[in-house]
Amino acid sequence: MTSQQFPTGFQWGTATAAYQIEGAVDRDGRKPSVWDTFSATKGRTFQGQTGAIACEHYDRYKDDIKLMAELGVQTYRFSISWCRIVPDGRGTVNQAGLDFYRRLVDCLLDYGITPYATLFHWDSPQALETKYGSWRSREMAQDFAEYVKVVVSNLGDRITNWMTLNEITCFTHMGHGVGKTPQHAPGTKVGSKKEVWQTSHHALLAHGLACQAIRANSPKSCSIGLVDNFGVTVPLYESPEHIEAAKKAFPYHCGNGGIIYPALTGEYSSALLEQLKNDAPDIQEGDLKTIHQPLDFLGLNIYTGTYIRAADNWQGCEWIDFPKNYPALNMPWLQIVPECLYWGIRHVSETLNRPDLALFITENGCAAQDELTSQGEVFDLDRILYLRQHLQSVHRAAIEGYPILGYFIWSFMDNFEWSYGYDKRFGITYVDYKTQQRIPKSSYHWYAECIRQNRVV
Ligand code: GBH
Repeated sequence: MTSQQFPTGFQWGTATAAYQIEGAVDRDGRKPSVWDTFSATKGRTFQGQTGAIACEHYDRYKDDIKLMAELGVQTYRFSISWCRIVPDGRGTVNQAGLDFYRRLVDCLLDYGITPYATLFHWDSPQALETKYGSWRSREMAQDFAEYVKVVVSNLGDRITNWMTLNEITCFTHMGHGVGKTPQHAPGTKVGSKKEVWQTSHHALLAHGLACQAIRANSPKSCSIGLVDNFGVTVPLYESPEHIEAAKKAFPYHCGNGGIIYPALTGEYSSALLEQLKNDAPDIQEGDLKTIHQPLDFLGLNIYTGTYIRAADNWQGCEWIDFPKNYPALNMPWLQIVPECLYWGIRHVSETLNRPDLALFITENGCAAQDELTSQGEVFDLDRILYLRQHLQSVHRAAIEGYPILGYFIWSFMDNFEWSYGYDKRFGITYVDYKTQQRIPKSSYHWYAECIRQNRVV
């Protein structure tokens, strides 16, 4: 191994999510998810776009997986849609839904690609929103665990890497607004911040109960992780005092202190609780124990970071705003902070004091204004610039000995980018939505070469 190479066995992968690529929303017994309803509601998404057709992956999965195999990835992270498996959220199991994912996984295994299945990537059954307000109710956690039991007992013979919930704050805090309509489904207004925190608390309970359901029902030994998009506090530069300040700032961020702290330590961070005061969720006896399950790994979705410097205030740290014209990619929040991956990994190991915990970068990537040339190519040099710098940051963490086992590019192909519709392209494969043709971009070819050489090229 030269120093530029990743450790032997480093897993190169790519990622997607069901509602963003599958389409076929009314096929084979699937019923609506909150995202079907939300995106069909006027004014919620870019030009009223929905995931009804998306990339037609439901019918094209074989060709898509073939293209993944040509890319050379060893792992593929995809999500399973609750509303295909238990279309009403609770009760009757839809065999056709299970069959689809069985076919998909068999195809991956035929190509030697290891499946990493996310059990929830935001598309919860609409029936449960109607019935009891989905994540606003504790019942949601129980129903989720029942669905997980069905999936794991049916597919656990071929899937042994499970991820419970993707980015809890995105479907709870960003799906429920105080006063204003939120950006994500279900898009429900609630009365107080406390009610918002209650939704993420219920999602944490769902995570805990799901971990128990997986362990109890998996026919094989398996590994389980939570996937989170926490806020990465990056030292302004690496002097001892700014590094210390970045560590101090870490537990204040809501996605850190309010999601990964309870999941990994069994406590909301005290820094966050002090800040929340009466907005903190009600926690029933035993909840924290349920939430704090042994995990085999943590999945980190990291796209950017926040610079922090040391300060003489009570927190000992200060958040720095990006200056105007700071380099960013094609999303309002996509400022380029390549060290975010290194610091994300290091904070979990050191600041959270979990040096033992295996980590994956479960999402990293960017949107760019890709253009198809008349020769039918996409030269996404900006995406390569972004990915190259970010992968170097992962490499640094790996050679410094942090337990980073693999990396999944978001995303394998352009897809339905939630409220931004098809306006934002995150893929390393271009999707021509008129023809559904897949066209590997320059970044796809670049990534294939990184995988081949096991280093950043
Ligand atoms: C991921 O979330 C999702 O898992 C994936 O489905 C999605 O396609 C991908 O990223 C690309 O967006 O607007 O300033 O309040 C991304 C995590 C969380 C990042 C919310 C931006 C909002 C910042 N996102 N965050 S802001």
